Amino acid sequence: MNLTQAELKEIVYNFIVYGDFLVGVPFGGGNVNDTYQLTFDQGGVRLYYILQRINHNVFHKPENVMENLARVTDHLLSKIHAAHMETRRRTIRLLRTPEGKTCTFDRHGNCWRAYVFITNARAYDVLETPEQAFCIAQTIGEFQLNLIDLPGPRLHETIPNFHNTPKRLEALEQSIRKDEAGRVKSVQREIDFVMDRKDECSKLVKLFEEGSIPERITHNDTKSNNILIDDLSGEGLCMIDLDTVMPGLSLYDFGDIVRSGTNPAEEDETDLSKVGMRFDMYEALHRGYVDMTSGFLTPAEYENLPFAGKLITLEIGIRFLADFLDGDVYFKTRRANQNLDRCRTQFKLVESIEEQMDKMTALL
Ligand code: GN1
Ligand code: MG
Repeated sequence: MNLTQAELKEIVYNFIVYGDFLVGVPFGGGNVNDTYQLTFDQGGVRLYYILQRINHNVFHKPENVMENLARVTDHLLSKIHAAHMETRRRTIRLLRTPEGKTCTFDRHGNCWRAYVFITNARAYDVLETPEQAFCIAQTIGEFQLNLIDLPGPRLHETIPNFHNTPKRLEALEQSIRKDEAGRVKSVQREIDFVMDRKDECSKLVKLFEEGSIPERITHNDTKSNNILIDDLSGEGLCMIDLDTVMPGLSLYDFGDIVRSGTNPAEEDETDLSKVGMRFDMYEALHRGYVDMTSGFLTPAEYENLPFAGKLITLEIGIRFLADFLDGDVYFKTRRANQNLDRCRTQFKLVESIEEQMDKMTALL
């Protein structure tokens, strides 16, 4: 859904913004929400904001998403202040309405929020160097570290069981039974691939249930393009896309950066010969993450770092496959078979991780 300039302008002026609206353009490559970059003019100076519609088919309670976001970003900001660090780019910052609200609803009932745009930084779909991987993993670890002492009640689970892999597997089995789009016959190989790995799906959930792995506040969507890197220094700046910040396992975040950060190809690459786990990138991710988290990770969390990379890659592949079978209703698609291509990429990556598991484990 693309909005007109007049519509964007009307929505953004519900927030306290400075300057005059110039233009708004679609921004970023998210698979779920609609995002725009807005340019304002303030006496000849350009100001930039991000305006974003929360997809309420995915997030059924946008108010809960925003409550989590406000608490988390305020807490991060207080840490940044305390450390006398640059405040403009180390966390996303929400705009408020004159009433102090962090979101506004349009006439169709869509929930919108806005952020200060972080300049001179970018998010990478594909990481280019081990140095980037190291910095990005540090940023993820630092995010978890900074949220350990978040005051107040438990955060809302904005999507319940988001990373519950056995539940994701059940959902896939249901999609297979329903065969809503008549596609099951075309993906028997992919289904077999999952079923061969069925037992492993519950490993982390079991460790959590038996108390070996604690619940933490985690980001839960730590693919590489949800972390900003400073253009100049190459350092990790901050995590973006905080909608799924909620109680979770530290390993979910490490697993998802292994999935997205070690693959040299796009998430929906059709040429599978280009897909694989780059070990030098994995090694850098491991070092960067441990650099920030060694003070709090339990032995069971630490030992399962390599496995988490495999599991989360498999899990996201399962989700892409289920959505393909459901007729592409969850993830945005821009072409036919995109979800199937995404699934195949993930499964190729799982195989590559399996082949290199010994080397990954040897880093521990
Ligand atoms: C979605 O919104 P985006 O594109 O950052 C999805 C993640 C998936 C990812 C796969 C709320 O993230 O869980 O891992 O796509 N977010 C949600 O690219 O489902
Ligand atoms: Mg995103």
